[in-house]
Amino acid sequence: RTVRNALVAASTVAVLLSSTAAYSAEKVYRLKLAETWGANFPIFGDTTKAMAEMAEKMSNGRLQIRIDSANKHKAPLGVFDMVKAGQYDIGHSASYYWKGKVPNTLYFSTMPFGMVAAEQYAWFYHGGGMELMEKVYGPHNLLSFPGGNTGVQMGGWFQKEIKTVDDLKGLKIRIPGFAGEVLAKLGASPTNIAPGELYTALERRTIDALEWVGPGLDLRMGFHKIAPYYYTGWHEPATELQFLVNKQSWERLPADLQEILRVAMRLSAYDMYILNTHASAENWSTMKEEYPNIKVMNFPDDVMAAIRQANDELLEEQAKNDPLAKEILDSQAAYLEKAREWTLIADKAYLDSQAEQ
Ligand code: PYR
Repeated sequence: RTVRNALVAASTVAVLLSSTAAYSAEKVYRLKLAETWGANFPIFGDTTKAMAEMAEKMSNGRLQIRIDSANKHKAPLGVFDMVKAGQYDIGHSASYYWKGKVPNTLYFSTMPFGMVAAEQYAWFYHGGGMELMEKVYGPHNLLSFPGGNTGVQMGGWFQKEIKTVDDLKGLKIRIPGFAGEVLAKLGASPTNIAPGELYTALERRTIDALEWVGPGLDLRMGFHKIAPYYYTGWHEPATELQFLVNKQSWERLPADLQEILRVAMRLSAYDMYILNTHASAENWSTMKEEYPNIKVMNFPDDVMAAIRQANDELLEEQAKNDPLAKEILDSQAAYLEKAREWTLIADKAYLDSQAEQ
């Protein structure tokens, strides 16, 4: 009898222990994500969905991320503020959209004449980029992570051909980031407009030109119907989107869920680069076959020379005005110099040798 009582007691303890363990193992953490993109937005929206699904599966359901598109939260360019304030735990957007609030956020998307995607990822993860990004975002109660790369972007859709530098004067163009500053120096009027309003802005002539991404995303937006000139890019060689995370939301997560979230963000970001490459290749060929009226153009050499000069002058000014800007720009320039040598001897030499065959 005593033995049986002891066994019953032991099994009761075992049941209690295992149910406590199961209870804590199954505690569900619910996070809310606000994205700049509209509902079911391809490629960018696919990235947040993939991230949330991965996080949920890897955590066996303990991490649940609800995604609100811009249709729901109505503030496509308000993601920084909403995540900073804790209204949302996570955001998906682009760092250069915040240049009006915190100028040094500008440098973590892409820079005109800057690194290409492989170089920039190497800089982020192995060349000090993540640490510099933390210096900029930390004081704002935010963590920032790479959120998906588009690769080299097209220079945009123009209603009129750009023949000389003078054609840039007074040009109303939607273009975010440092490229906007560069064009402003040459007399253009750059503005940033969220993707959901781009078509209407161009159609109603609120703007004369716009750049969005590249054929993978641009074609379904229909810009070719209202602006026939499609220029090649100089301004965004490796646009990296961004996952923003509110610091308290991050700190509330147990260490394993933080790691799961980190991995889900990193992998979904890399997947976006692949997905956008695929979509651009597909749509480039569709474009050539089905829309022969699109005029693919390069900006004339003297226009490019003026843009380059304005860019370099502005970079110098930025570095002079702010020590942290200088630190970031010096880090990027040094990394680019080193990494580009390798890109030229590897990728470029390879591509050139193929072209010659
Ligand atoms: C843009 O806003 O232009 C991007 O490429 C994300």
